[in-house]
Amino acid sequence: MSGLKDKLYEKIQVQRPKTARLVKEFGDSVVDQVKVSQIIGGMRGIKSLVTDISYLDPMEGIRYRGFTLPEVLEKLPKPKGAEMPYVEGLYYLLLTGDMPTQKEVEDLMVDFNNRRTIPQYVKDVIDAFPSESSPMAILSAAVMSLERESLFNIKYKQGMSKMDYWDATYEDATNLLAKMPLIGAYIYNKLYHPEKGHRYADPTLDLGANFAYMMGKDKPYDDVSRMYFIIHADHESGNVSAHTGHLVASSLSDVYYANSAMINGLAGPLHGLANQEVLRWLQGLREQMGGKLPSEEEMKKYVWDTLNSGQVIPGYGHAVLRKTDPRYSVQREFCLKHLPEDDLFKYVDALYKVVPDILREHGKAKNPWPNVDAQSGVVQWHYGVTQYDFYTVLFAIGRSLGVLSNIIWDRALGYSLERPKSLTTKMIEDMVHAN
Ligand code: CMX
Repeated sequence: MSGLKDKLYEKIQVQRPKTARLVKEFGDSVVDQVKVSQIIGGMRGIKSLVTDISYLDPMEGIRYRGFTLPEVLEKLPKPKGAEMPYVEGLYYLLLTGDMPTQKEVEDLMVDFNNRRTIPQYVKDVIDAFPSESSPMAILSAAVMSLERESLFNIKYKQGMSKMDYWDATYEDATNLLAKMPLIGAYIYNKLYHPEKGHRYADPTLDLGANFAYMMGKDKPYDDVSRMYFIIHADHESGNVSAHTGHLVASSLSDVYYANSAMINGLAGPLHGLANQEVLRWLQGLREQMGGKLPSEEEMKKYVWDTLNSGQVIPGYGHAVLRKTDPRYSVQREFCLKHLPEDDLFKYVDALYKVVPDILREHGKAKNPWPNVDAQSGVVQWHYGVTQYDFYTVLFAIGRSLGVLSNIIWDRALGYSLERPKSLTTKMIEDMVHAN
């Protein structure tokens, strides 16, 4: 077993009896009550999922295994000369709850690199898509095409014990994670730079640096990639992408089915697609302004025009958060350090000054503050990834880290097939005496 897998197994053995005890001794204890508004309103806030990998506090933002994002970025080991940590190290932290040492991460990097190839048939699937296709549709199909490689499926058919599900899932998940950046870079080069051709992975590079290399981007895009994948990795389990991955996996579908489904959920404009919507929307403003930075009044008018035409302001609001998203703040800090004079950054900054007050005055959004997507496109644009259709693919590569880590733990703890109960409208009316 690899070092990470050994450590994970130790943690699983400690956790299993805790979960079993909760069900056995406290199975009938009440944790939450459900309101009609929650049933009709997208199950908002109902406490009905369990994960130890991350927790989202409405006021504080996300913590991975108890660490805030600034703590994660400070404490995880970094490649020599890098500003941002190894992405591989985050996988270690998410799976075990322990901050890895430099040596542990370097070992894991070798393990990842050994798994870093994509079969020709995956490239053929990607190449078969017309060039106008959505990169998210291509990504989902490419992941799906890899399903034949699932060790979980092979072992399940051979009669694997439930106690070993986590092991085969770990192998599948780690294989897929190592391949996701390669698939992303292959899609990017096929759609936007067919003249340049494709690069093979460089076995000396960590996940973030190799992604930058395969995208054909120079430093500091390696750090941008590391930061991007790390901050998008997990946001507890109720968001659409994480929940979809968990739901699909709960039927014992393997991680290829589950991660492909997760990608499909992320592709919606209210979720991951918002990062490219922000860029599309800002470009509209830039065109209107003939390239010049709008005055505060012009900015306010553009925001109000968008709201009055019945659209949402992309990159603002959140289903859980009630303050500025720390994922926004991490990227803002990066921009202030590396691209303070960037035109688009100035637009985003100017928006930050006007949108929260306008959303409050508008009176609908419960959270007027920016989320991760308000800032992320700007960083990509600055470093030459101007094809904003592609941004959600980057989000998906990052999100896979959290979703797949959760699925390994789902298997280890034997979480059940998900099956909530539905009611008819008439039943609800009768229950609340609405007649
Ligand atoms: N602009 C305008 N209206 C907004 C708004 C925004 N940014 N955010 C919320 N609202 C509106 C909602 O559309 C809703 O209106 P209706 O009552 O007419 O349906 C009302 O305010 C209440 O919504 P809420 O409870 O505050 O927010 P929800 O939990 O329903 O939705 C979210 C959350 C993110 C979908 C919403 O804030 C939104 O549409 N934001 C813009 C899209 C976006 O940035 N999404 C990315 C989120 C982060 C991510 O997952 O990537």
